Amino acid sequence: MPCYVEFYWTGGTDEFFEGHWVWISTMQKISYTDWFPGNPSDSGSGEDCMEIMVGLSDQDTTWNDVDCSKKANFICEVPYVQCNLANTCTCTMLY
Ligand SMILES: [Ca+2]
Ligand SMILES: [Ca+2]
Repeated sequence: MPCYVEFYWTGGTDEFFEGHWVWISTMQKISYTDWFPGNPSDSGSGEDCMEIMVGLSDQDTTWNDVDCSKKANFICEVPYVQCNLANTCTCTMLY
């Protein structure tokens, strides 16, 4: 088990309706989930933003709901690029 944990923001939130998790870029319901056991917990005064935790357990990554004012790393959303054998590439936004 690694001796460090890193945290990264995702665009997941339930700040609009408690317990109803959506991707903020599209407001689409989050169907696939990978929450850490016991989460989302909405602990304390409320946790409405989703972070990915790297290195917390034997799992590669896992999700946690957390206070939106927490300082964490970020992930950039980029187009998905696919290239064929002739090196012709197409670009698709993943939302
Ligand atoms: Ca919440
Ligand atoms: Ca939590």
